[in-house]
Amino acid sequence: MQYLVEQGSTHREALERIRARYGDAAQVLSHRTVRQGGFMGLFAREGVEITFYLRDDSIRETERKRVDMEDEKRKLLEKMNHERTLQEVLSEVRELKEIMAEGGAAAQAEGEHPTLMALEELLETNDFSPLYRSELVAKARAEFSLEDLDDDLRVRRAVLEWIGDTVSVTADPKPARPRVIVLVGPTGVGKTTTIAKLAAIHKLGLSAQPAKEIRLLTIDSFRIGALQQIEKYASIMSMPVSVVETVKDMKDTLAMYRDTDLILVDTIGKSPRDAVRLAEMQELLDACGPGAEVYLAVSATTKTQDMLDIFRQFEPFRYRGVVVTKMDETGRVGNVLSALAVANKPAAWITDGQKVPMDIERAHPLRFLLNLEGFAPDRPKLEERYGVLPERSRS
Ligand SMILES: Nc1nc2c(ncn2[C@@H]2O[C@H](COP(=O)(O)OP(=O)(O)O)[C@@H](O)[C@H]2O)c(=O)[nH]1
Ligand SMILES: [Mg+2]
Repeated sequence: MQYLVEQGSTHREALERIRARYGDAAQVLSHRTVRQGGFMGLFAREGVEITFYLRDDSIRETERKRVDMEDEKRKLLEKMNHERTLQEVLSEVRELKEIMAEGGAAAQAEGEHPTLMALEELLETNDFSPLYRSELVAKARAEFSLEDLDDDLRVRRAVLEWIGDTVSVTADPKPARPRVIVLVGPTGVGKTTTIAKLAAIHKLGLSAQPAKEIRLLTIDSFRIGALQQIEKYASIMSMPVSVVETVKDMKDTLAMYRDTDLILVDTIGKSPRDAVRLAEMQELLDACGPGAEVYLAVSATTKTQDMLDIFRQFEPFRYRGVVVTKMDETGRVGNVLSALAVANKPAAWITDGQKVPMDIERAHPLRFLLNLEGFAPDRPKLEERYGVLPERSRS
């Protein structure tokens, strides 16, 4: 069942709006007083919000989408009433546009230049989201002359650079001792494996900031087998691992190991929808202090919309970048690039296999671009623009 909300300056006004739109299908559940209207928190006034549901579950899809949109818009406005950065607001506007573009992107067929049609198709093959596709095709339509468009290869290569320009990667973090790295993210995306890889590359001196003394912390003692998994890695690398269950544990452990170079924190990967667990975890991670670097791990095989949901669900952790895992499981990374661009998130690391520590590298625009299909990349030119891929040891 779907719950909906409607606002009005009075109870009657809100109710009339609901009736006008849904008639008798709407079943009112509750109401509450809210602050509404105003711009950026100014000039707000009191109003009423009614929560209701529709008895008839067969509302047409288009209607549902429209309602979702209204709901998203309302949430966006509500959020704007709090203190927000322009960047955050802009990325939410893009996410909103992404929802609107869903399903409507292929409409532009009539009279379109064949190169642009082929471009749209190529982007779709690579799993780019509808919004990303339509914006990119619109840019190509605006920037290329008819003559340019006749050179299909040139167009594809230029577009590949535009795509590369939307990829951002995390900047080097401020040096800290101990450096605390925390991984959060949904279950099964590869957090524990990534922690082990990070531990190993730091220990082996293969990272930009090598670390001699490393400790592993885990707050994933809930899942059967989770502890054994990290303990196994820890013993192979002869690194100590501690289990942290309470805020006090976390504070005590960090205080005890303040002379360590690097502390890697593995976390429980409860479903992002499990709000209580996430709130508990947030308390624990807050105890790591403001200097802790939190990264969100997501699998490259996740659909753009789902990825955007995950980005939003984990927003309270204030992660500074995204670890894209399981790149080896997909040849199409448009979904990842769309989500990162729409939500304006930098990528931090990419993992592409189960081997510890080989299958990890710092995120780099080239790695994504070279993974795309059908763009015929001009590698030297791309390297000129984005730098060469750093070497990495592979077995
Ligand atoms: N193909 C592939 N599998 C991975 C990668 N990273 C992790 N895995 C596998 O994904 C599964 C879940 O990994 P795990 O680290 O336990 O995930 P967690 O629940 O997020 O801690 C394991 O079977 C890992 O070997 C990757 O980059 N590529
Ligand atoms: Mg795990």
